[in-house]
Amino acid sequence: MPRSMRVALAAALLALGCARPPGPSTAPAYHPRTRFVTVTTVALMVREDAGVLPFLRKDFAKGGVLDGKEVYGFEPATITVVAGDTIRFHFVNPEDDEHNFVLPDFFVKLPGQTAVDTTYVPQGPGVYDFACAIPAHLPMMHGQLVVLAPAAVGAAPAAPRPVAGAAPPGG
Ligand SMILES: [Cu+2]
Repeated sequence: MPRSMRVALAAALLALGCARPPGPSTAPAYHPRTRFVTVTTVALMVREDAGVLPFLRKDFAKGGVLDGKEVYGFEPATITVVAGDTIRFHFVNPEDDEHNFVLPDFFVKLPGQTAVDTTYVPQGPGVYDFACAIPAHLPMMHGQLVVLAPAAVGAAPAAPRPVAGAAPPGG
């Protein structure tokens, strides 16, 4: 291809946004932040429900599909943060049963009818399973902590965008 055609093609691609000149990345860096996450333990199908849902009596009986188990969940069951973030957990266990929240390197005891505040910093990007380790609640009471690599996120806006028609700050 003649040089003049190559130059014209490169100029056309640049104009279309299909290519960019070589140089350092202009992607803004991610700045780690503190994320406030409330996690509530939720009873989904427990023995007390058999009074409302009679079929559960068979499920919880010896040999039933929930023999020795009760179904609880964490709300939310998926938590997404970015590596470097600090998580400020606020756990709420409104029930009279004890639970716990277990990650590979983190354990929080959740006594009944209490709230527990604690801090956790994930070690690095990845998908980490968490669960309540009480045998009667496994394997149903679980979730995932998704820790994204900073490069996958980029920088968040430094400040909220102004709302049309709103008064300027301080005005
Ligand atoms: Cu539990």
